[in-house]
Amino acid sequence: MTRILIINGPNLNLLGKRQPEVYGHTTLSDIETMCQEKVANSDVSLTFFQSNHEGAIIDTIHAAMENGTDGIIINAGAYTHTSVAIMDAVASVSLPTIELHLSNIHAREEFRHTSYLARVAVGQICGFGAYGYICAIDALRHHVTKT
Ligand code: CA2
Repeated sequence: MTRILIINGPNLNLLGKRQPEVYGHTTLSDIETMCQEKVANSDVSLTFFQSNHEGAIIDTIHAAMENGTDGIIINAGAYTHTSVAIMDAVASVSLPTIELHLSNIHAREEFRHTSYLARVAVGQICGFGAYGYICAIDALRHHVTKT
């Protein structure tokens, strides 16, 4: 079994509920359902975590080191562009980590082009909306199992 932790950062709890013109109508709960359906009856298990708080995200990354997690998918929201602390947490746990974004951060404002996480991630998936979560699960499973 490949155990994947999917972390969503600040404001992503509002997905589908505010600014649908920017982020669409799909809620975070819809995304979780879609992902759980994708891995049902497979060799992948998923744990979802969302927080608006940097420290809570860091604590969850640290806990992943101890609880049998095989890899992390993280959409750190705006913390992607600001948080050396989350970058350090990912580096410290040595678990393969994929950086994920709904939008193409490189096509947006200049400040979103910087990602601290990119320095410590296996790779980055961005611009595919909710489908990016499915891509990230496939990519991380392949990275971990090489199958
Ligand atoms: O494209 C992404 O997934 C982002 O991580 C989303 C972040 C943004 O700061 C990053 O640059 C790119 C913002 C998430 C905010 O989500 C909202 C959802 C609904 C209403 C308002 C905000």
